[in-house]
Amino acid sequence: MDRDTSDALGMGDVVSNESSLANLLKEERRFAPPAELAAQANVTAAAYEQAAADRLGFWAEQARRLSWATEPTETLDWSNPPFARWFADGKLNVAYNCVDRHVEAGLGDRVAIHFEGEPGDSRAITYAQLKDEVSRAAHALTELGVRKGDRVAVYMPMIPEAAVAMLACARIGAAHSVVFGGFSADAIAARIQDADAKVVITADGGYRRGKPSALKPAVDEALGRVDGVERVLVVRRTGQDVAWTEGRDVWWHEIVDRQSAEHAPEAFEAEHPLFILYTSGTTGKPKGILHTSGGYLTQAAYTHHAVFDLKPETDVYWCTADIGWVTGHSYIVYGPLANGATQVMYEGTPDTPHQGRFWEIVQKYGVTILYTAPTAIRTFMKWGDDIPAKFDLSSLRVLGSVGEPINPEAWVWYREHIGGGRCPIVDTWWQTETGAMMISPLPGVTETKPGSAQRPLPGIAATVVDDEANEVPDGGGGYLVLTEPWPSMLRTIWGDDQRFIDTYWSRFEGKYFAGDGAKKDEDGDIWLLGRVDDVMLVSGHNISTTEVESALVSHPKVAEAAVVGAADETTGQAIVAFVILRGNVAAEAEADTDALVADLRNHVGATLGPIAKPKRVLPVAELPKTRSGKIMRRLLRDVAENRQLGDVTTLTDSSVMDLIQAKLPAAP
Ligand code: 6R9
Repeated sequence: MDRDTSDALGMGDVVSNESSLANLLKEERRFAPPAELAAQANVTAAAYEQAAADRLGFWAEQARRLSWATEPTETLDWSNPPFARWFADGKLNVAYNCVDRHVEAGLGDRVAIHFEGEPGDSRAITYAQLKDEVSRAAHALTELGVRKGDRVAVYMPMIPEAAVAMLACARIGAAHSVVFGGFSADAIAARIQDADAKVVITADGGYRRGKPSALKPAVDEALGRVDGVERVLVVRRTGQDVAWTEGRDVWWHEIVDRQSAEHAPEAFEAEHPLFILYTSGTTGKPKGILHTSGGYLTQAAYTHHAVFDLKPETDVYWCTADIGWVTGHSYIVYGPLANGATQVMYEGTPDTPHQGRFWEIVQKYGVTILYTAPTAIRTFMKWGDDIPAKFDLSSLRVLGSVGEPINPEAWVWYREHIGGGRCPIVDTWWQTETGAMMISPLPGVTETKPGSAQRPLPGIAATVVDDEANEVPDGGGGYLVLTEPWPSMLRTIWGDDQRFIDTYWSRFEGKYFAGDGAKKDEDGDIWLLGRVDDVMLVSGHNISTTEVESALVSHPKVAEAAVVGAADETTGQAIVAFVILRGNVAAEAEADTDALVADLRNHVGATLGPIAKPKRVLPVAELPKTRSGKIMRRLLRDVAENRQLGDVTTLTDSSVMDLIQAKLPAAP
């Protein structure tokens, strides 16, 4: 990083345009793709050219990765924007594509899932076994009255039955709606009601942090409030006691195990609904994002193949997400299984029973491709370099990141301490709404830059625009937009087409508004700068939370940072930073907070320029996060502005907020 130059710049130089995001961070480290990987890469630079010359032809070719009962002849129907139809005259069965066809191709003995339970129990499930289990579960759902077009809610721990449940729904044409295990009864009830689900699939509980954690009570409570759910299918995982409603509840092992393992998959239209997944905006009721079959699976499979350079014969892939997050849908269930990958599925938390658990799993299974989130990476940094150093991580060859902008320092730490300095990092930008990856380096092609997702994938059109929808020049900042439809795009918000149009297609005429701030660097590469709602306005300048956080994380004593703009009489908003210190400095800092705070403020000033210097820096032990690891800045804003906290229902651990509030000195 070129700190000297940015230090020398006055604020007038670094902030070019008041209405657009300032381009503050200068990151000059570059990493070429490993020659050996590049020489054998699944996808080369030619893919960009091919897709640029004929985008629809490119996607039509990718659709041929799938096995269609009726091959599509149409690629895209965009006659009624923003309602897209992809491969609309094709028919397929998604579950057949994820299991049966691999068995038919003679790969039945290949392990599909290496399951690792938190208490240490493990199971290897082959594609042949997975096919049998999905078939039995499909029969069981039919016996429970589920029909094509119905909705099924899934509220499960991270166990193989969660994937089986999703695939069984897909197999019979019922849309699943997965609700994060850990969401409250309220959240479950709202989602069941909105989707009008007929059946709920759950478990007695799952293992978290060394003990059984109950799931079924939340379902029972939710069903006390909503009508329409006829049956509840319950997997026995922990063996803990459960309340039982006769006539409604049925054990998975009692109904699924006795079914036939032969099940003829019906072919559904490419636009048949596959799933609904709710995203919680900061305001309003959650949006039921609807995904359909053919286009979704095409892009999930293609991106998994291209971005991870997946070699299904030899790779062992591990995505650490929960299936309740879109990342679990596309990159645990649909993408990897459509590609016949062998993957690891882990039930629990990264620090149970010890802080090296992830690295122990990488070593045990010889994981070659690891896909995780910046929040996890920053936590590992905080725990210390010595922990991964105790394990053999030499099997790894590609590392992925998703969920938030990754701070350059965390990126470099990931590369060095997990990737042994040799693995390319793919920073993948996408959303529940986009269904699959949209912007990412390709590991055999891209010269990577720490902190940048860089370039739209082949066949994807994305850019950055200003307030007036004009594309910004290289070096400019503004809003990320997607300018052409893509196969795995959301089709609507369940039951609310108007909200779909208003939320995504009305801000900029004819373009999809992602809600993220972004900038383009001098090479035209894209850097994501956080949600537009989080952008701060300081003395008339838009400043991204991401850049200030990255500057803080680049200080050797900081593991993690969250930055918000709090109302301020003189500057409009003032920057308030909450920081988590790295393991070995936390104790030292207790004694010397004032000096450290001054040091951190100066460090940001020196890195980004004086305008970005936080007014207040507060060392804290934890930050409020969603279940997928995103920092909930709006709650920190509530704290910084001495307001009552807003909705905390999607927080992983609400006691975190008490700790933070207790630490907060009265506003100066
Ligand atoms: C896949 C997923 C979507 C939002 C998105 C953006 C943030 C995700 C990112 C990233 C920067 C990345 N985001 N990946 N920001 N770089 N590589 O996370 O879906 O939970 O719907 O969140 O996450 O803000 O708009 P979802």
